Amino acid sequence: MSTTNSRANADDDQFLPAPPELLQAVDQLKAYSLRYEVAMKLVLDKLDYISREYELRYGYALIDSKQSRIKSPESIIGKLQRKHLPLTFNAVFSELHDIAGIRLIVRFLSDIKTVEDLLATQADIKVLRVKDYIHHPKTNGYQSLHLILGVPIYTVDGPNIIEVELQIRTIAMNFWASLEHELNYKKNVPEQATLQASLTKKAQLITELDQEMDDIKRRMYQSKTPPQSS
Ligand code: 0O2
Repeated sequence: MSTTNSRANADDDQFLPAPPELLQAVDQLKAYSLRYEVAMKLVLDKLDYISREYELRYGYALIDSKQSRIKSPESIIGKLQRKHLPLTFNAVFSELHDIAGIRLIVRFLSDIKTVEDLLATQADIKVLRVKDYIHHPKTNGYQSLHLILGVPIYTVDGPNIIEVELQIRTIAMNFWASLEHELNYKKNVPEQATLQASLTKKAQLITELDQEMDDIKRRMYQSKTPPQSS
């Protein structure tokens, strides 16, 4: 019986133990990644609770769906490069605010404010920053509410505030944003600039649709859901 010793393979040279700094960096990355995962889970659990309690109390589904992700190393590097930032841990943790990201999809425009208000009542998480692309859409037509949340995590080194980005948008805004994202990430799309211009125009239709649907919702549910803060 012949035995093969994989270590004897010349190709294995690339798997030789990495220098200590590299191993240290990998460990550091894993530890941080864990913190972001835990912080994100905490926010997801809160959103889940808010959604279920709201539905029990008012018979109304506040949250349609949610997606979450930890930004991949490739995407982190890509973003640092796009922003002309150095490829350092410091730059990652101080300049990138969406390493942990949650996208929350609601049905109606006014539900965005309701979720924002309910989150603001949570004593343990803080809204550190708000980017309101709904009242101030981007020039390409992008609409969404972005909140950077500060979430306390109790690590072995003591308490730490970890940032989690929460994007809240309606189903219609999400439909628009996902197509726009696809258009811009795909290479060799014929007439890309024309299609982008067309999408920018369609963003106005999304605004009108959202406003009209919200009006219908208000009339359907006005006696059931709590009055909204302005
Ligand atoms: P991905 O692949 O979704 O993660 P900041 O440094 O905080 O001032 P930042 O993070 O560069 O600004 O930008 P911003 O405006 O807060 O946007 C962060 C995320 O929002 C993006 O993440 C997208 O997910 C989404 N987004 C922002 N603008 C647009 C847009 O014009 N179209 C679409 N479809 N999505 C948008 P990433 O890292 O770019 O991408």
